[in-house]
Amino acid sequence: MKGRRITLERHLRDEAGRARSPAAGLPPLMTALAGAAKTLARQVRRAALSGSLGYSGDVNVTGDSQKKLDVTANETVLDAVASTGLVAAVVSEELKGAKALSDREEARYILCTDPLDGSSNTDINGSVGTIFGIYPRAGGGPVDEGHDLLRRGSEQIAAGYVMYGPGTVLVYTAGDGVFGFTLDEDSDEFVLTHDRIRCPSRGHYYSANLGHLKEWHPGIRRCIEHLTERDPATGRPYSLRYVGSLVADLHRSLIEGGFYFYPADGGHTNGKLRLLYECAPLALVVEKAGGRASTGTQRILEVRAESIHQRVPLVIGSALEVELYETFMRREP
Ligand code: FBP
Repeated sequence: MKGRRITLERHLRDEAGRARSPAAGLPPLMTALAGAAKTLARQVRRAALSGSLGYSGDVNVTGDSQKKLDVTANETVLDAVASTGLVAAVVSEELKGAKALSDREEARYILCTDPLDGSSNTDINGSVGTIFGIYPRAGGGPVDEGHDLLRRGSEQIAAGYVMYGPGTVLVYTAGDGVFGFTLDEDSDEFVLTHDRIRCPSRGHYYSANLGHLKEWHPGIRRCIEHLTERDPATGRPYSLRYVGSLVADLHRSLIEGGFYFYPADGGHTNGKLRLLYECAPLALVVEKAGGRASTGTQRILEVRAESIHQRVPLVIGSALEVELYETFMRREP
């Protein structure tokens, strides 16, 4: 991006000047999350050198075999946000229950996070990510699950992700615009490289694990058939891209258009992805960039969580493709 070099800290200060009250405490919390991302970028990059590849030997609450980096990432994010005193509790993919951090008055936020997304990529030097969603609390005091944790994604005041790929990119929204920052390892600063991102209304790619195709809803299979028919006038056939890291596949859809989906299948009756710390944060980012995110039948941001590790089917990305997917699902009940 030509012109003035804007760091994340500078951007947060400028935005804070314009922010309404619930977001007023965001800059220090976002700065802490960015600090965790810098540490994690190093940990991921050096994992083979530090013996941090492979499995930890444990299984997390949603049944995934935990990678050593899952554990490291969880600790790194928790330590970073705990140091701010602004977070009352954290819901994490790697923790069975929500972790209470503070019941002080100033602990006005709930953090929902997938500290290391795409962990099947850790040992093959593939792209991975971190996902976060931030909810406001009315006041201090002990955290109440029903009131503070089981929320609708539309209640988030900020959300975003970090992608650890060839470069490290942090993308976030606080409701007014979506911004992307690239980590400059030389100065150890996140620098604004994607100002007010707009998700193209349509793309040329779809991302999904086609290994489950036979078990998908007939409308979804029809949609894939449609997208893979040859018709240059409508940009078909679409190409398949699947990194196996939601953050990486979502980032492509956000920047270049296209969509990602993970529907229900024989092994995942409600889809694989978790509502509070995978689907809802990314849905806020994509919607604020003009894209769309649903379960296939309901807007993700309207789904109220019934449990902190609840799974939902997900389709997310360019608005026209997500609408097309929903139409095919409606047409073939
Ligand atoms: P975690 O790695 O955090 O558990 O995330 C889930 C995920 O790895 C997504 O990043 C990815 O899109 C999907 O699951 C891959 O699932 P599958 O291996 O079934 O295609």
